[in-house]
Amino acid sequence: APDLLTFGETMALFMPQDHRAIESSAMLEQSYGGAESNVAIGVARLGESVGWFGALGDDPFGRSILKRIRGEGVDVSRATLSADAPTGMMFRETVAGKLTVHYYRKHSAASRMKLSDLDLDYIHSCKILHVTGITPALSDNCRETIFAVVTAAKEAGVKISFDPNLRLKLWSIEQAREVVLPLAAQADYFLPGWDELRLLYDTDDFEAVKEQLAGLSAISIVKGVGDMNVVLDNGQAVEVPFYPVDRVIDTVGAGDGFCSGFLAGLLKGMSVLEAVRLGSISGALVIQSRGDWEALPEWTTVERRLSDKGWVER
Ligand code: KDG
Repeated sequence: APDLLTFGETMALFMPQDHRAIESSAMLEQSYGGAESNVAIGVARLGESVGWFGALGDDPFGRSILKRIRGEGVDVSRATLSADAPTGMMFRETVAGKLTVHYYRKHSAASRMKLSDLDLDYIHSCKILHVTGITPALSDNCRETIFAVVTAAKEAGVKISFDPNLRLKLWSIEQAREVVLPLAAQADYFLPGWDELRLLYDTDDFEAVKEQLAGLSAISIVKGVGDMNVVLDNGQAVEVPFYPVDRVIDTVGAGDGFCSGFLAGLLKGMSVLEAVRLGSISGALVIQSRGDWEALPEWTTVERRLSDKGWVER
């Protein structure tokens, strides 16, 4: 199997071509997006071996998504096209600077995913399994599946990477807490945003949250504490500043960009801190362009930036 595996729902994505509202747009641009496949694409572009699987509908959207993810060099050999349920859809618009997402994913092919659909031998033979808190929010069977897969992968010696990716349009914060915190407890790398931790732990006090995270066995990387990413490892906290950005165009996908750089860095044998720097560069490049994953960088682009350490000492 590839070194990194990830799975989840990827949807057809539609958005107005400029900053119009959907209601007043005659045309919508078509793309696709899904937190886990965004990460997979980022890791592939950085030159590491990665697989993504999930269920898509056997419809024009599912077929095109599968081809495009495969075209990025991601192993999609375990992804499936279902004849019984459609590809999920997502529409998003940014009006007066405010992003709104509209999901049409209930009863999608991905939401029907169950453990017996998955190739456990394939999963057990990767080095790192990356999962997000979106998958367990999709349906009861997806929630059961993710816990079963994570438990089995851990037993097989696979490292678990977990990004909570809170999506409060899919479930309430109370429901999310019950699932996300136990998953974090299983993780080797926990990659939450500070905005998400504030909701999960119901506090604005970073010190209090740090104490909670110290109780986990994971190395936690908290994204976006001010303009820092904070690495919490064995009671030590190290701040890594954001990579400088000229102009923010579209923040969606920033976290996935970060995760892809971080995980690719680990696979390249980098230290955690260096991998965080690579994550920061990937995240910074994604938000300077429209789309969830389109601007994820190739290794040749970031290699140069990584060796220029000037920004780190800012
Ligand atoms: O992480 C970016 C994602 O929000 C996007 O690509 C789609 O997976 C997605 C979701 O559930 O919102």
